[in-house]
Amino acid sequence: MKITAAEITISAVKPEQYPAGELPEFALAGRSNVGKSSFINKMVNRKSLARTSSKPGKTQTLNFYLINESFYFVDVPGYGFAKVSKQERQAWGKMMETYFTTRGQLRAVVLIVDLRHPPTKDDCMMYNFLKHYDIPTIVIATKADKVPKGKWQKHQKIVRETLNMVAEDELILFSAETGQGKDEAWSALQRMM
Ligand SMILES: Nc1nc2c(ncn2[C@@H]2O[C@H](COP(=O)(O)OP(=O)(O)O)[C@@H](O)[C@H]2O)c(=O)[nH]1
Ligand SMILES: [Mg+2]
Repeated sequence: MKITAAEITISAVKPEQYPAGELPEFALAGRSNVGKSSFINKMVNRKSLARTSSKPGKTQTLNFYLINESFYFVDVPGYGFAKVSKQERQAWGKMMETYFTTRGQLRAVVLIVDLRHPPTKDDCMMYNFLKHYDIPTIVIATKADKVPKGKWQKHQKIVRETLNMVAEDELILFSAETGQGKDEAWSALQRMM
């Protein structure tokens, strides 16, 4: 995919602010700090289009990034951040549920997990949620650069089995450091536009 333009359209706090129009959207989902923003940046070759942070729990808005004036990446707040109140967690859950279940432009959710570790309970819940609502899902196992090549297959198998992935769903090894998996991820996304 040749990227000719990439810009933030809006950091939305409420649905009324989501962009109008019918352009396809791909939303990122995943644990806080797993690499969602880094995934977007690597995919579009921009160092800091999506804000990355070593401090988890930062993004509390839905950030819409317009790519090539033809589709959006939507960076969403991560889950599994311990230091949030129950109230905040519920507000987060509601915002995400509404977006994921009612947004007609949403073509697929890109679920990012960490290749180094088995998916967490929250990862499994998120995957099950997506399957329950029949939302097309691409699973990206990121930080592959931190796992020795000889262990990739084993770790990939653990991801697939722990999430109990359906056979049709793609699992792609990725690294925002090396760019590994980028072409594969673009192919998967383009099939869903
Ligand atoms: N080594 C390595 N570090 C990564 C990778 N992806 C993200 N990171 C790092 O993980 C941290 C969190 O990344 P970020 O994209 O902000 O996560 P987000 O909270 O899910 O958006 C940052 O310090 C990134 O540099 C990757 O593929 N490899
Ligand atoms: Mg982020």
